Amino acid sequence: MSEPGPGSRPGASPGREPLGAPERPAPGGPFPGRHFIAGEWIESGSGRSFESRNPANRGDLVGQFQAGTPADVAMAIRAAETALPAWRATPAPRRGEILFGYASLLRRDKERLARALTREMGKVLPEARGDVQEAIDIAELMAGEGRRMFGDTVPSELPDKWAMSIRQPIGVAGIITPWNFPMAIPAWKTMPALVAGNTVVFKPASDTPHCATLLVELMAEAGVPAGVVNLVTGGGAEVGDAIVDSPDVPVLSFTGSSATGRRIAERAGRRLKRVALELGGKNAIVVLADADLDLAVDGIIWSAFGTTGQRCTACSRVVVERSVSSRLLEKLEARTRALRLGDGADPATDVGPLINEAARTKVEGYVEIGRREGELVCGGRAATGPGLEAGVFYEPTIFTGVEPMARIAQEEIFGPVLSVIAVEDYASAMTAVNQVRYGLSSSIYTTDVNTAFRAMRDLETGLVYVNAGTIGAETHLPFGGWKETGNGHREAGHAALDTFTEWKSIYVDFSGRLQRAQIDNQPG
Ligand code: UN1
Repeated sequence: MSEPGPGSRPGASPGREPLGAPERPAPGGPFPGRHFIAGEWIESGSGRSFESRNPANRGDLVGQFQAGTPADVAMAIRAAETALPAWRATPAPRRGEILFGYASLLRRDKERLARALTREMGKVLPEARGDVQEAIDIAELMAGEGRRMFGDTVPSELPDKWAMSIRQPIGVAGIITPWNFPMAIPAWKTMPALVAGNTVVFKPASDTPHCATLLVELMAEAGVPAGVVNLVTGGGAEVGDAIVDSPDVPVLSFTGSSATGRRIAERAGRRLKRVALELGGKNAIVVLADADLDLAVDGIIWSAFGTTGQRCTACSRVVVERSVSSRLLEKLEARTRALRLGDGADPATDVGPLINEAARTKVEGYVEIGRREGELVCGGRAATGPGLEAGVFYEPTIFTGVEPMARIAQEEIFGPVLSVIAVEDYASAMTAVNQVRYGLSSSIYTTDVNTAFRAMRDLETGLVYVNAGTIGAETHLPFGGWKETGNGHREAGHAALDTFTEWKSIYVDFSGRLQRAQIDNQPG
Protein backbone atom coordinates (compact mmCIF):
# COMPACT_ATOMS: atom_id res chain seq x y z
CA MET A 1 0.00 0.00 0.00
CA SER A 2 1.41 3.34 -0.92
CA GLU A 3 1.70 6.01 1.69
CA PRO A 4 -1.24 8.35 1.44
CA GLY A 5 0.07 11.47 -0.24
CA PRO A 6 -0.60 15.00 0.90
CA GLY A 7 -3.66 15.08 -1.36
CA SER A 8 -5.58 12.34 0.48
CA ARG A 9 -8.30 13.14 2.95
CA PRO A 10 -8.28 11.66 6.41
CA GLY A 11 -11.04 9.10 6.74
CA ALA A 12 -11.67 8.83 2.99
CA SER A 13 -12.70 5.35 1.93
CA PRO A 14 -9.65 3.72 0.42
CA GLY A 15 -8.91 4.28 -3.18
CA ARG A 16 -12.07 5.82 -4.56
CA GLU A 17 -12.67 9.19 -2.97
CA PRO A 18 -11.94 12.25 -5.04
CA LEU A 19 -8.89 13.92 -3.61
CA GLY A 20 -8.82 17.25 -5.38
CA ALA A 21 -5.91 18.32 -7.54
CA PRO A 22 -2.66 16.85 -6.31
CA GLU A 23 -1.20 19.41 -3.99
CA ARG A 24 2.15 20.74 -4.94
CA PRO A 25 4.83 19.10 -2.86
CA ALA A 26 7.70 21.12 -1.46
CA PRO A 27 9.75 22.26 -4.45
CA GLY A 28 11.84 19.35 -5.65
CA GLY A 29 10.01 16.90 -3.38
CA PRO A 30 8.21 13.76 -4.55
CA PHE A 31 4.89 14.33 -6.29
CA PRO A 32 1.81 12.44 -5.07
CA GLY A 33 0.47 11.05 -8.34
CA ARG A 34 -3.20 10.22 -8.87
CA HIS A 35 -5.39 8.96 -11.68
CA PHE A 36 -7.67 11.60 -13.15
CA ILE A 37 -11.09 10.09 -13.78
CA ALA A 38 -14.39 11.89 -14.34
CA GLY A 39 -12.76 15.16 -13.33
CA GLU A 40 -11.46 13.87 -9.99
CA TRP A 41 -7.95 13.01 -8.82
CA ILE A 42 -8.27 9.56 -7.29
CA GLU A 43 -6.17 6.71 -6.02
CA SER A 44 -6.07 3.30 -7.64
CA GLY A 45 -8.16 0.48 -6.27
CA SER A 46 -4.90 -1.50 -6.23
CA GLY A 47 -3.61 0.40 -3.22
CA ARG A 48 -0.21 0.18 -4.91
CA SER A 49 2.04 2.79 -6.39
CA PHE A 50 5.26 3.01 -8.36
CA GLU A 51 8.11 5.46 -8.39
CA SER A 52 9.33 7.82 -11.02
CA ARG A 53 12.99 8.80 -10.61
CA ASN A 54 15.27 11.27 -12.33
CA PRO A 55 17.49 9.36 -14.78
CA ALA A 56 20.32 11.83 -14.24
CA ASN A 57 20.20 11.18 -10.51
CA ARG A 58 18.48 8.03 -9.34
CA GLY A 59 18.47 9.38 -5.79
CA ASP A 60 16.02 12.07 -6.87
CA LEU A 61 12.48 10.72 -6.47
CA VAL A 62 10.17 12.67 -8.79
CA GLY A 63 7.00 11.13 -7.43
CA GLN A 64 4.89 8.14 -6.46
CA PHE A 65 2.22 7.23 -9.00
CA GLN A 66 -0.82 4.99 -8.94
CA ALA A 67 -0.31 1.42 -10.15
CA GLY A 68 -3.54 1.19 -12.11
CA THR A 69 -5.70 -1.90 -12.56
CA PRO A 70 -8.22 -3.11 -15.13
CA ALA A 71 -10.93 -1.92 -12.72
CA ASP A 72 -9.45 1.60 -12.76
CA VAL A 73 -9.44 1.47 -16.55
CA ALA A 74 -13.06 0.32 -16.61
CA MET A 75 -13.97 3.31 -14.44
CA ALA A 76 -12.08 5.67 -16.77
CA ILE A 77 -13.81 4.21 -19.82
CA ARG A 78 -17.20 4.62 -18.17
CA ALA A 79 -16.36 8.24 -17.41
CA ALA A 80 -15.28 8.80 -21.01
CA GLU A 81 -18.48 7.20 -22.31
CA THR A 82 -20.60 9.31 -20.00
CA ALA A 83 -18.91 12.50 -21.15
CA LEU A 84 -19.11 11.60 -24.83
CA PRO A 85 -22.64 12.74 -25.82
CA ALA A 86 -22.20 16.30 -24.53
CA TRP A 87 -18.66 16.63 -25.89
CA ARG A 88 -19.52 15.38 -29.36
CA ALA A 89 -22.52 17.71 -29.38
CA THR A 90 -20.31 20.68 -28.49
CA PRO A 91 -19.68 22.62 -31.71
CA ALA A 92 -16.19 21.89 -33.02
CA PRO A 93 -15.20 25.60 -33.00
CA ARG A 94 -16.04 25.66 -29.28
CA ARG A 95 -13.93 22.56 -28.68
CA GLY A 96 -11.20 24.33 -30.61
CA GLU A 97 -11.49 27.40 -28.35
CA ILE A 98 -10.84 25.21 -25.33
CA LEU A 99 -7.73 23.86 -27.06
CA PHE A 100 -6.57 27.40 -27.83
CA GLY A 101 -6.95 28.13 -24.12
CA TYR A 102 -4.98 24.99 -23.35
CA ALA A 103 -2.19 26.09 -25.67
CA SER A 104 -1.97 29.41 -23.86
CA LEU A 105 -1.71 27.66 -20.49
CA LEU A 106 1.10 25.48 -21.85
CA ARG A 107 2.80 28.65 -23.05
CA ARG A 108 2.32 30.34 -19.68
CA ASP A 109 3.87 27.35 -17.90
CA LYS A 110 6.42 26.40 -20.53
CA GLU A 111 9.47 26.82 -18.33
CA ARG A 112 7.94 24.95 -15.38
CA LEU A 113 6.85 22.11 -17.65
CA ALA A 114 10.22 21.93 -19.40
CA ARG A 115 12.08 21.72 -16.09
CA ALA A 116 9.78 18.98 -14.85
CA LEU A 117 10.29 17.16 -18.14
CA THR A 118 14.08 17.31 -17.90
CA ARG A 119 13.93 16.09 -14.33
CA GLU A 120 11.74 13.10 -15.12
CA MET A 121 12.93 12.12 -18.60
CA GLY A 122 16.48 13.49 -18.75
CA LYS A 123 16.65 15.39 -22.05
CA VAL A 124 18.56 18.66 -21.95
CA LEU A 125 16.54 21.74 -21.09
CA PRO A 126 16.52 23.36 -24.56
CA GLU A 127 15.13 20.11 -25.95
CA ALA A 128 12.61 19.88 -23.13
CA ARG A 129 11.42 23.37 -24.05
CA GLY A 130 11.12 22.12 -27.62
CA ASP A 131 9.04 19.17 -26.43
CA VAL A 132 6.62 21.53 -24.67
CA GLN A 133 6.64 23.83 -27.71
CA GLU A 134 5.65 20.90 -29.89
CA ALA A 135 2.67 20.33 -27.60
CA ILE A 136 1.76 24.01 -27.93
CA ASP A 137 2.09 23.83 -31.72
CA ILE A 138 -0.16 20.83 -32.08
CA ALA A 139 -2.69 22.27 -29.63
CA GLU A 140 -2.92 25.42 -31.73
CA LEU A 141 -3.00 23.54 -35.01
CA MET A 142 -5.81 21.28 -33.81
CA ALA A 143 -7.64 24.18 -32.18
CA GLY A 144 -7.75 25.71 -35.66
CA GLU A 145 -9.18 22.47 -37.02
CA GLY A 146 -12.22 23.24 -34.92
CA ARG A 147 -13.06 25.83 -37.59
CA ARG A 148 -11.94 23.71 -40.57
CA MET A 149 -12.22 19.93 -40.26
CA PHE A 150 -12.92 19.91 -43.96
CA GLY A 151 -15.00 17.35 -45.75
CA ASP A 152 -15.83 17.46 -49.44
CA THR A 153 -18.83 19.03 -51.10
CA VAL A 154 -18.98 17.68 -54.63
CA PRO A 155 -21.46 17.67 -57.50
CA SER A 156 -23.85 14.76 -57.66
CA GLU A 157 -24.14 12.83 -60.91
CA LEU A 158 -27.90 13.40 -60.75
CA PRO A 159 -29.83 16.68 -61.02
CA ASP A 160 -31.30 18.29 -57.92
CA LYS A 161 -29.16 16.22 -55.60
CA TRP A 162 -26.57 17.34 -53.04
CA ALA A 163 -23.46 15.28 -52.16
CA MET A 164 -21.01 15.90 -49.33
CA SER A 165 -18.84 14.17 -46.77
CA ILE A 166 -18.32 15.09 -43.13
CA ARG A 167 -16.08 13.83 -40.32
CA GLN A 168 -17.60 12.57 -37.09
CA PRO A 169 -16.02 11.41 -33.85
CA ILE A 170 -15.51 7.70 -33.26
CA GLY A 171 -16.05 7.49 -29.50
CA VAL A 172 -13.69 6.77 -26.64
CA ALA A 173 -10.07 6.93 -27.80
CA GLY A 174 -7.40 4.89 -26.01
CA ILE A 175 -4.11 6.77 -26.03
CA ILE A 176 -0.89 5.03 -25.00
CA THR A 177 2.26 7.10 -25.14
CA PRO A 178 6.03 6.70 -24.75
CA TRP A 179 8.48 8.46 -22.45
CA ASN A 180 10.80 10.01 -25.03
CA PHE A 181 8.51 12.93 -25.92
CA PRO A 182 6.43 12.90 -22.77
CA MET A 183 4.60 16.15 -23.54
CA ALA A 184 4.64 16.39 -27.33
CA ILE A 185 3.40 12.89 -28.14
CA PRO A 186 0.45 12.87 -25.71
CA ALA A 187 -0.50 16.23 -27.22
CA TRP A 188 -0.14 14.88 -30.78
CA LYS A 189 -2.72 12.28 -29.90
CA THR A 190 -5.11 13.97 -27.48
CA MET A 191 -5.48 17.25 -29.39
CA PRO A 192 -6.86 15.75 -32.64
CA ALA A 193 -8.93 13.24 -30.66
CA LEU A 194 -10.53 16.05 -28.67
CA VAL A 195 -11.15 18.58 -31.41
CA ALA A 196 -12.84 15.85 -33.42
CA GLY A 197 -15.22 15.21 -30.52
CA ASN A 198 -13.87 12.00 -29.03
CA THR A 199 -13.27 11.46 -25.35
CA VAL A 200 -10.02 9.98 -24.09
CA VAL A 201 -8.53 7.39 -21.78
CA PHE A 202 -4.82 8.15 -21.56
CA LYS A 203 -2.10 5.83 -20.28
CA PRO A 204 1.36 7.41 -20.25
CA ALA A 205 4.64 5.50 -20.12
CA SER A 206 5.57 4.35 -16.63
CA ASP A 207 8.83 6.32 -16.86
CA THR A 208 7.07 9.67 -17.28
CA PRO A 209 3.79 9.76 -15.33
CA HIS A 210 4.57 13.15 -13.83
CA CYS A 211 4.78 14.84 -17.23
CA ALA A 212 1.44 13.29 -18.14
CA THR A 213 -0.12 14.51 -14.90
CA LEU A 214 1.05 18.06 -15.52
CA LEU A 215 -0.46 17.99 -19.02
CA VAL A 216 -3.79 16.74 -17.75
CA GLU A 217 -3.91 19.24 -14.88
CA LEU A 218 -3.74 22.03 -17.44
CA MET A 219 -6.45 20.44 -19.57
CA ALA A 220 -8.75 20.61 -16.60
CA GLU A 221 -7.74 24.23 -16.00
CA ALA A 222 -8.42 25.03 -19.67
CA GLY A 223 -12.00 23.88 -19.26
CA VAL A 224 -11.94 20.44 -20.82
CA PRO A 225 -15.09 19.04 -19.18
CA ALA A 226 -14.96 16.29 -16.57
CA GLY A 227 -14.68 12.83 -18.09
CA VAL A 228 -13.52 14.07 -21.49
CA VAL A 229 -9.89 13.24 -20.67
CA ASN A 230 -9.11 10.53 -18.16
CA LEU A 231 -5.61 9.62 -17.01
CA VAL A 232 -4.75 6.17 -15.72
CA THR A 233 -1.13 5.48 -14.78
CA GLY A 234 0.42 2.05 -14.43
CA GLY A 235 1.91 -0.83 -16.34
CA GLY A 236 1.20 -2.05 -19.84
CA ALA A 237 -0.01 -5.48 -18.73
CA GLU A 238 -2.59 -4.05 -16.32
CA VAL A 239 -3.60 -0.69 -17.74
CA GLY A 240 -2.53 -0.84 -21.39
CA ASP A 241 -4.05 -4.23 -22.12
CA ALA A 242 -7.30 -3.30 -20.40
CA ILE A 243 -7.62 -0.30 -22.73
CA VAL A 244 -6.65 -2.31 -25.80
CA ASP A 245 -9.06 -5.15 -25.01
CA SER A 246 -12.06 -3.07 -24.02
CA PRO A 247 -14.99 -3.36 -26.43
CA ASP A 248 -15.89 0.20 -25.47
CA VAL A 249 -12.69 1.78 -26.85
CA PRO A 250 -13.08 1.69 -30.64
CA VAL A 251 -9.92 3.62 -31.54
CA LEU A 252 -6.38 3.30 -30.22
CA SER A 253 -3.28 5.36 -30.82
CA PHE A 254 0.05 3.99 -29.67
CA THR A 255 3.66 5.11 -29.99
CA GLY A 256 6.38 2.78 -28.78
CA SER A 257 8.29 -0.35 -29.67
CA SER A 258 7.48 -2.49 -32.68
CA ALA A 259 7.07 -5.54 -30.44
CA THR A 260 4.39 -3.85 -28.32
CA GLY A 261 2.77 -2.30 -31.38
CA ARG A 262 2.45 -5.69 -33.02
CA ARG A 263 0.82 -7.13 -29.89
CA ILE A 264 -1.61 -4.23 -29.69
CA ALA A 265 -2.53 -4.58 -33.37
CA GLU A 266 -3.13 -8.30 -32.98
CA ARG A 267 -5.35 -7.91 -29.94
CA ALA A 268 -7.22 -4.95 -31.37
CA GLY A 269 -7.56 -6.71 -34.72
CA ARG A 270 -9.77 -9.33 -33.13
CA ARG A 271 -12.28 -6.58 -32.42
CA LEU A 272 -11.68 -4.76 -35.71
CA LYS A 273 -10.65 -1.62 -33.87
CA ARG A 274 -8.96 1.24 -35.54
CA VAL A 275 -5.34 1.31 -34.38
CA ALA A 276 -2.77 3.95 -35.27
CA LEU A 277 0.78 2.78 -34.58
CA GLU A 278 3.98 4.78 -34.52
CA LEU A 279 6.83 2.34 -33.99
CA GLY A 280 10.53 1.87 -34.55
CA GLY A 281 13.00 3.51 -36.85
CA LYS A 282 16.47 2.89 -38.26
CA ASN A 283 17.04 6.26 -39.78
CA ALA A 284 19.94 7.05 -42.06
CA ILE A 285 21.76 10.13 -43.24
CA VAL A 286 23.35 9.85 -46.67
CA VAL A 287 26.45 11.93 -47.25
CA LEU A 288 27.52 12.18 -50.88
CA ALA A 289 30.97 13.21 -52.05
CA ASP A 290 29.71 16.63 -53.16
CA ALA A 291 28.17 17.43 -49.74
CA ASP A 292 29.17 20.27 -47.44
CA LEU A 293 30.83 17.97 -44.90
CA ASP A 294 30.75 20.42 -42.00
CA LEU A 295 27.04 20.96 -42.48
CA ALA A 296 26.57 17.18 -42.62
CA VAL A 297 28.54 16.73 -39.39
CA ASP A 298 26.30 19.27 -37.64
CA GLY A 299 23.21 17.35 -38.78
CA ILE A 300 24.63 13.95 -37.87
CA ILE A 301 25.74 14.94 -34.36
CA TRP A 302 22.39 16.56 -33.63
CA SER A 303 20.36 13.69 -35.06
CA ALA A 304 22.42 10.83 -33.59
CA PHE A 305 23.18 12.15 -30.11
CA GLY A 306 20.45 14.73 -29.49
CA THR A 307 17.96 13.31 -26.96
CA THR A 308 20.75 10.76 -26.31
CA GLY A 309 19.66 8.97 -29.48
CA GLN A 310 16.27 8.29 -27.94
CA ARG A 311 14.06 9.56 -30.74
CA CYS A 312 12.15 7.38 -33.18
CA THR A 313 13.64 9.72 -35.76
CA ALA A 314 17.22 9.57 -34.42
CA CYS A 315 19.96 8.93 -36.95
CA SER A 316 21.61 5.58 -36.24
CA ARG A 317 23.26 5.08 -39.63
CA VAL A 318 25.48 7.28 -41.76
CA VAL A 319 25.74 6.06 -45.33
CA VAL A 320 28.69 7.86 -46.87
CA GLU A 321 30.40 7.78 -50.24
CA ARG A 322 33.73 6.05 -49.69
CA SER A 323 35.77 8.87 -51.23
CA VAL A 324 34.85 11.20 -48.34
CA SER A 325 34.28 8.68 -45.56
CA SER A 326 37.57 9.09 -43.71
CA ARG A 327 37.36 12.89 -43.81
CA LEU A 328 33.80 12.75 -42.52
CA LEU A 329 34.67 10.24 -39.81
CA GLU A 330 37.55 12.34 -38.55
CA LYS A 331 35.27 15.34 -38.09
CA LEU A 332 32.54 13.21 -36.52
CA GLU A 333 34.90 11.63 -34.04
CA ALA A 334 36.32 14.97 -32.92
CA ARG A 335 32.86 16.46 -32.41
CA THR A 336 31.58 13.37 -30.62
CA ARG A 337 34.48 13.23 -28.20
CA ALA A 338 33.83 16.86 -27.30
CA LEU A 339 30.21 16.24 -26.26
CA ARG A 340 29.65 16.82 -22.57
CA LEU A 341 27.47 14.36 -20.70
CA GLY A 342 25.54 15.37 -17.65
CA ASP A 343 22.30 16.38 -16.04
CA GLY A 344 20.04 17.90 -18.70
CA ALA A 345 19.24 20.77 -16.32
CA ASP A 346 22.87 21.91 -16.44
CA PRO A 347 23.33 24.41 -19.29
CA ALA A 348 26.81 22.94 -19.95
CA THR A 349 25.36 19.54 -20.84
CA ASP A 350 25.12 18.40 -24.46
CA VAL A 351 23.93 14.84 -23.87
CA GLY A 352 21.70 13.76 -21.00
CA PRO A 353 21.16 10.29 -19.53
CA LEU A 354 19.37 7.27 -20.96
CA ILE A 355 15.89 6.79 -19.59
CA ASN A 356 16.61 3.85 -17.29
CA GLU A 357 18.90 0.92 -16.51
CA ALA A 358 17.11 -1.44 -18.91
CA ALA A 359 17.81 1.00 -21.74
CA ARG A 360 21.49 1.08 -20.83
CA THR A 361 21.63 -2.72 -20.72
CA LYS A 362 20.10 -2.82 -24.20
CA VAL A 363 22.65 -0.32 -25.52
CA GLU A 364 25.49 -2.29 -23.91
CA GLY A 365 24.24 -5.46 -25.61
CA TYR A 366 24.26 -3.80 -29.01
CA VAL A 367 27.70 -2.33 -28.44
CA GLU A 368 28.99 -5.84 -27.75
CA ILE A 369 27.45 -6.97 -31.03
CA GLY A 370 28.94 -3.92 -32.73
CA ARG A 371 32.45 -4.81 -31.58
CA ARG A 372 32.14 -7.97 -33.68
CA GLU A 373 30.46 -6.27 -36.62
CA GLY A 374 32.50 -3.10 -37.00
CA GLU A 375 35.34 -1.04 -35.63
CA LEU A 376 34.73 1.04 -32.50
CA VAL A 377 35.74 4.66 -33.11
CA CYS A 378 34.76 6.23 -29.80
CA GLY A 379 32.50 5.68 -26.81
CA GLY A 380 31.48 2.10 -26.21
CA ARG A 381 31.03 2.25 -22.45
CA ALA A 382 28.81 3.52 -19.70
CA ALA A 383 29.95 6.97 -18.74
CA THR A 384 31.22 7.53 -15.24
CA GLY A 385 32.98 10.43 -13.61
CA PRO A 386 32.15 13.50 -11.59
CA GLY A 387 28.44 14.26 -11.69
CA LEU A 388 27.59 11.06 -13.53
CA GLU A 389 27.75 8.50 -10.71
CA ALA A 390 24.10 8.60 -9.80
CA GLY A 391 22.65 8.64 -13.32
CA VAL A 392 22.17 6.32 -16.28
CA PHE A 393 24.76 7.66 -18.70
CA TYR A 394 26.34 6.14 -21.78
CA GLU A 395 29.08 7.60 -23.93
CA PRO A 396 28.14 8.62 -27.46
CA THR A 397 29.44 5.78 -29.57
CA ILE A 398 30.49 5.43 -33.21
CA PHE A 399 31.24 2.28 -35.16
CA THR A 400 32.78 2.35 -38.62
CA GLY A 401 33.30 -0.34 -41.24
CA VAL A 402 29.74 -1.54 -40.67
CA GLU A 403 28.03 -3.57 -43.40
CA PRO A 404 24.47 -2.54 -44.33
CA MET A 405 22.99 -5.86 -43.19
CA ALA A 406 24.86 -6.01 -39.84
CA ARG A 407 22.59 -6.20 -36.81
CA ILE A 408 23.70 -2.80 -35.48
CA ALA A 409 22.78 -1.37 -38.91
CA GLN A 410 19.40 -3.10 -38.99
CA GLU A 411 17.93 -3.14 -35.46
CA GLU A 412 16.67 -0.20 -33.46
CA ILE A 413 18.99 0.50 -30.52
CA PHE A 414 17.33 3.67 -29.17
CA GLY A 415 20.51 5.07 -27.69
CA PRO A 416 23.61 7.05 -28.67
CA VAL A 417 25.10 4.51 -31.06
CA LEU A 418 25.91 5.43 -34.65
CA SER A 419 27.06 3.09 -37.43
CA VAL A 420 29.03 4.44 -40.37
CA ILE A 421 28.55 2.50 -43.61
CA ALA A 422 30.74 3.31 -46.62
CA VAL A 423 29.26 2.83 -50.10
CA GLU A 424 30.49 3.32 -53.66
CA ASP A 425 27.85 5.61 -55.13
CA TYR A 426 24.33 7.05 -54.99
CA ALA A 427 22.66 3.83 -56.10
CA SER A 428 24.33 1.70 -53.44
CA ALA A 429 23.55 4.39 -50.86
CA MET A 430 19.84 4.14 -51.70
CA THR A 431 19.95 0.35 -51.48
CA ALA A 432 21.66 0.50 -48.08
CA VAL A 433 19.22 3.08 -46.69
CA ASN A 434 16.13 1.26 -47.90
CA GLN A 435 17.21 -2.28 -46.99
CA VAL A 436 15.71 -2.16 -43.48
CA ARG A 437 12.38 -3.14 -41.96
CA TYR A 438 11.69 0.39 -40.87
CA GLY A 439 10.86 3.53 -42.83
CA LEU A 440 10.46 6.58 -40.62
CA SER A 441 13.04 9.23 -41.48
CA SER A 442 16.00 9.70 -43.80
CA SER A 443 18.16 12.49 -45.06
CA ILE A 444 20.64 13.29 -47.78
CA TYR A 445 23.46 15.80 -47.90
CA THR A 446 24.34 16.83 -51.45
CA THR A 447 24.86 20.09 -53.30
CA ASP A 448 23.47 18.70 -56.56
CA VAL A 449 19.83 19.67 -56.99
CA ASN A 450 19.15 16.82 -59.39
CA THR A 451 20.48 14.25 -56.94
CA ALA A 452 18.43 15.83 -54.16
CA PHE A 453 15.24 15.42 -56.18
CA ARG A 454 16.16 11.83 -57.09
CA ALA A 455 16.60 11.06 -53.40
CA MET A 456 13.27 12.73 -52.52
CA ARG A 457 11.74 10.20 -54.93
CA ASP A 458 13.85 7.16 -53.97
CA LEU A 459 14.05 7.21 -50.15
CA GLU A 460 11.47 4.84 -48.66
CA THR A 461 10.58 6.76 -45.52
CA GLY A 462 7.65 8.84 -44.32
CA LEU A 463 9.96 11.80 -43.62
CA VAL A 464 12.76 12.92 -45.93
CA TYR A 465 15.19 15.76 -45.25
CA VAL A 466 17.55 17.40 -47.71
CA ASN A 467 20.66 19.01 -46.23
CA ALA A 468 19.27 18.61 -42.70
CA GLY A 469 19.36 15.78 -40.14
CA THR A 470 16.67 13.15 -39.58
CA ILE A 471 14.99 14.82 -36.57
CA GLY A 472 12.88 17.89 -36.12
CA ALA A 473 9.58 17.21 -37.86
CA GLU A 474 7.09 20.09 -37.66
CA THR A 475 3.58 19.53 -36.40
CA HIS A 476 1.65 20.79 -39.39
CA LEU A 477 2.89 18.05 -41.73
CA PRO A 478 1.98 14.38 -41.47
CA PHE A 479 4.35 12.40 -39.25
CA GLY A 480 4.84 8.67 -39.58
CA GLY A 481 6.67 5.90 -41.30
CA TRP A 482 6.55 3.32 -44.03
CA LYS A 483 6.98 -0.42 -43.60
CA GLU A 484 7.18 -1.74 -40.03
CA THR A 485 7.43 1.75 -38.55
CA GLY A 486 3.67 1.82 -38.51
CA ASN A 487 0.47 0.63 -40.07
CA GLY A 488 -0.30 3.39 -42.52
CA HIS A 489 -1.67 6.03 -40.18
CA ARG A 490 -0.16 9.46 -39.67
CA GLU A 491 0.05 11.81 -36.73
CA ALA A 492 0.18 15.59 -36.86
CA GLY A 493 -0.96 17.67 -39.82
CA HIS A 494 -4.60 17.42 -40.78
CA ALA A 495 -3.88 13.73 -41.49
CA ALA A 496 -4.08 13.26 -37.70
CA LEU A 497 -7.84 13.69 -37.94
CA ASP A 498 -8.07 10.54 -40.06
CA THR A 499 -7.21 8.44 -37.02
CA PHE A 500 -9.89 9.98 -34.86
CA THR A 501 -12.83 10.45 -37.22
CA GLU A 502 -15.25 8.38 -39.22
CA TRP A 503 -16.28 9.64 -42.62
CA LYS A 504 -19.95 10.03 -43.36
CA SER A 505 -21.05 10.61 -46.98
CA ILE A 506 -24.41 12.33 -47.23
CA TYR A 507 -26.72 12.61 -50.22
CA VAL A 508 -29.73 14.92 -50.25
CA ASP A 509 -32.14 14.47 -53.12
CA PHE A 510 -34.32 17.54 -53.62
CA SER A 511 -35.80 16.49 -56.99
CA GLY A 512 -38.95 15.10 -55.42
CA ARG A 513 -38.73 11.88 -57.44
CA LEU A 514 -36.83 8.61 -57.35
CA GLN A 515 -33.43 9.04 -58.98
CA ARG A 516 -31.25 5.99 -59.44
CA ALA A 517 -27.48 6.53 -59.38
CA GLN A 518 -25.48 4.74 -62.08
CA ILE A 519 -28.72 4.02 -63.95
CA ASP A 520 -30.86 7.08 -64.62
CA ASN A 521 -27.89 9.16 -65.68
CA GLN A 522 -26.63 6.57 -68.18
CA PRO A 523 -27.87 6.31 -71.76
CA GLY A 524 -29.76 3.10 -72.65
C1 UN1 B 1 9.75 10.60 -31.71
O1 UN1 B 1 10.95 10.42 -31.71
O2 UN1 B 1 8.99 9.72 -31.29
O3 UN1 B 1 10.84 14.92 -35.53
C2 UN1 B 1 9.12 11.85 -32.13
C3 UN1 B 1 11.26 14.86 -34.38
C4 UN1 B 1 10.34 15.28 -33.26
C5 UN1 B 1 9.41 14.19 -32.89
C6 UN1 B 1 10.08 12.88 -32.64
N1 UN1 B 1 9.58 16.45 -33.68
O4 UN1 B 1 12.36 14.45 -34.11
